[in-house]
Amino acid sequence: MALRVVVTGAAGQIAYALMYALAKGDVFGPKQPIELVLLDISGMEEALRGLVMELTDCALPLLTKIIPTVDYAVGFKDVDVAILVGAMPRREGMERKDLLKANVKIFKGQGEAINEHAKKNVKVVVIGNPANTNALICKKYAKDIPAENFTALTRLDQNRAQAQVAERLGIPNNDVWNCIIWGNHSSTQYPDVRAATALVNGKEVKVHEAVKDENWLKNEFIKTVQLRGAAVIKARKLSSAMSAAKAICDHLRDWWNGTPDGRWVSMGVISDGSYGVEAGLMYSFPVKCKADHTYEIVKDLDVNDFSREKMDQTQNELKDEMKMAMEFWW
Ligand code: NAX
Repeated sequence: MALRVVVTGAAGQIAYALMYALAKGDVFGPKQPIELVLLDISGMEEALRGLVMELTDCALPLLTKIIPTVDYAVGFKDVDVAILVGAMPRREGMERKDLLKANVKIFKGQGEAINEHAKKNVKVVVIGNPANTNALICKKYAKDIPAENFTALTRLDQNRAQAQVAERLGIPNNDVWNCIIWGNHSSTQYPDVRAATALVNGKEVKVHEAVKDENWLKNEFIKTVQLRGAAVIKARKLSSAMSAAKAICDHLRDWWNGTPDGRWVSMGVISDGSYGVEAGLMYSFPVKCKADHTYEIVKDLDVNDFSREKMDQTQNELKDEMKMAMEFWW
């Protein structure tokens, strides 16, 4: 049976980089047929028409249906997976409050539409910024869908952290694992490699032992990952798209198929109070996923004073965002 997957912001640049990977089986496997729903806003119909032509012209064996739409009722109908990329972008001079207000409206509408039209076991990942808080709003309005089915993307940050360490050590990206992103997908996030492992000269070692430079790990490394999105925008005059699309695929593939033994990945999920993070916040934690599409927060990792401070800082930002969003959502 085909899986129905909706991508919002379908006419945008991340979606353009994402569609092909999704439709050719990179996420749900080479045997899983897919119906792709392309959802954008009114006025983007012509751009969606072009996208449909291109996807058609790929002549992909797994892509059994393409549904372009600007109507939530059509877009979320019976979907198994919802990839929420579209959001209100921050325009020059816009206050954080105004941005949140506009996004509360969007994600309230999408949460309600998901609740009404999607399958009850739908899996949702929010990419549109502010991703964590948008995911929280969406979940709040999708009352009949379990809270654990809502996640926010922090995998791009994790991939950035992993790649920085691999480059520093001069080893392949795959030889670094269990890097963690704590908190918000923003410049307060805490990229943490204290529990990460690297394969160096055929031996598994802790990343901080391999790097042998606490100063780099505590300063330049963290700043580089935190500010990478802004650095890409400065250089490209556009925000990350290819790497964001790849991260969405990684996030969903691991959530759908499970993580290998001994490995974890970072996802923004509803806090259960672990690590002193207020229950109910959408906070990025290390999680282990199983093949039945469930996940668990990895518990009992050591948190030292340095980490505690950074984890609280990003938690405080999320609390602020939630408080601000709550002014608009009642
Ligand atoms: P684009 O501006 O290229 O595309 C956004 C698309 O969303 C547009 O086609 C727009 O018409 C559509 N849209 C807006 N509101 C919509 C709604 N209510 N329903 C459906 N579609 C809607 O942006 P793009 O570069 O694709 O980025 C999309 C979002 O991803 C932005 O909010 C961006 O900040 C965020 N990002 C999040 C990342 C993460 O790791 N969580 C990293 C990359 C990216 O910065």
